[in-house]
Amino acid sequence: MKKQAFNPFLPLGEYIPDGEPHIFGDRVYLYGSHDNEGGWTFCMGDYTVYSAPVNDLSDWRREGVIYRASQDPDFGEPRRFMYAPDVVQGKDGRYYLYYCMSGDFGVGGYFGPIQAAVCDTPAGEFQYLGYVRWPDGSPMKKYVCFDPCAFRDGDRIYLYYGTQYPDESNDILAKDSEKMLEVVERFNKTPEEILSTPDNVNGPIVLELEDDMLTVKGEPHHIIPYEADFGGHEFFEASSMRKVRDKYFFVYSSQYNHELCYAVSDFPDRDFTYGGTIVSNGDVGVNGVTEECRMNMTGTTHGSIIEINGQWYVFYHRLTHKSDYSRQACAEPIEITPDYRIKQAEITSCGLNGGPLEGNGTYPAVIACYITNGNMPHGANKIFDHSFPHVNHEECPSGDTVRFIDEISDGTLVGFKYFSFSGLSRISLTYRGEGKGSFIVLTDLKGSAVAEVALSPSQEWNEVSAECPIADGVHPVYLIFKGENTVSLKDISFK
Ligand code: FUB
Repeated sequence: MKKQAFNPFLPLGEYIPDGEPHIFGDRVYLYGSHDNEGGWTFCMGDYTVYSAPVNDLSDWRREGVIYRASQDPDFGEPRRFMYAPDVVQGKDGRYYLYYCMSGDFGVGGYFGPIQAAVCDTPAGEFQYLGYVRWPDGSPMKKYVCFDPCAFRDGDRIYLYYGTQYPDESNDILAKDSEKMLEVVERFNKTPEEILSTPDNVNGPIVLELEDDMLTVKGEPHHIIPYEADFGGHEFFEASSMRKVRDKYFFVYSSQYNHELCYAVSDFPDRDFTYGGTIVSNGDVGVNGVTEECRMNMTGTTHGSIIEINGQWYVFYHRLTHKSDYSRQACAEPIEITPDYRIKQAEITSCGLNGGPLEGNGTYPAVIACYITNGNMPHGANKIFDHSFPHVNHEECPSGDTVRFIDEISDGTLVGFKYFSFSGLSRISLTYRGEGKGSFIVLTDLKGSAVAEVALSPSQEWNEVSAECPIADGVHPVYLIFKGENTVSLKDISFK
């Protein structure tokens, strides 16, 4: 089988959320946070970068660790984790990395300042440069210095950052002392600092940098007024800026938390109007999927859009391990219409592949784009302990790591979009567990089964198969488990 690109598109043991894709030279580089497989909190790893040739998005290469948390002069208790970074090429041709530090479970992540590191190459060894500062050299901590993104527009360099909690307008805080205490603690600001920020400490902020890439030019300010109504899709975090032809696209994670949205303007620093949702990691908003019937466990998401070889994509992350702390990079093609609209992308298993996956051969089950028992939770900044289907891993005595979909119970749906079939006759599934029953195979959730694969309890990984006369053409494949107890699914094969 020729090399193909799946979602998640990096090696299955790699967890790079908050991805900012950038093209430097003839490669696309993914800069992101670094979660641990089965980690207990966000961003436990050092920044590790992957890149791929722009003309082969199945060929991701590990560039290695580009920057370690221990290189930050403030590294230590409590802030020892580096959150969502971004990289921009300065006018001097060097590459500048911006990030903020945080502690366990996000504690301290809003304290600022924004930190910077620099390197002569896009994925070399970055060296600490300094913090973003006022002209007098003191650290810039205006608003909430969280989730910085860097954007070069001709000769001007901008940083965007911020967070937004609902119902924390200055009016509310002035009257509600308990809420004020909460905010004081969360943002590490005094009540005076909070109330004297006339346009509110919350919200997406822009600042411009001097040529030294550290000193703030002018005053940071909101790019979207605090009171702006985006119909529930207001900004929460994950600022990212891109230019699409002559317009500026601000990409961000909304109050729903599981979706990336966009807002458009003629200017990089003001007048943004709401555009819509680009992608949701629960596919909420696609083909009638609602918050109640989300197609995966959801949690944070963070990413951006980029044009590679004439095709636009959205990069985002999905959740695994019943957790918001082991997130994996995914991407989907999108279209930007002549009038600057983006139709919401559906989440798939074949995002960067340039088309459906081949309908023969063996695929890891964890490339499923839908994993749902019909009642999947949203869990930002947490790990769930009740049972529901999810991507999991296990280290084997041999030293290998096996990855699988765990806790599949009666009614669980595992979905893959899309495969291109030609002359398919059998489907095989590799599973283990106490489960007894069968997987019903469908290509249309409203249609009838095209196959049924029976299984009985097995402690070891066991392959079972059935005839599966799927018509030639491009189809999704849905597996629905009907039976008792739970099973884990490792592989799906077509012959
Ligand atoms: O990765 C840690 C945090 O989770 C990021 O800063 C947020 O954008 C969210 O993705």
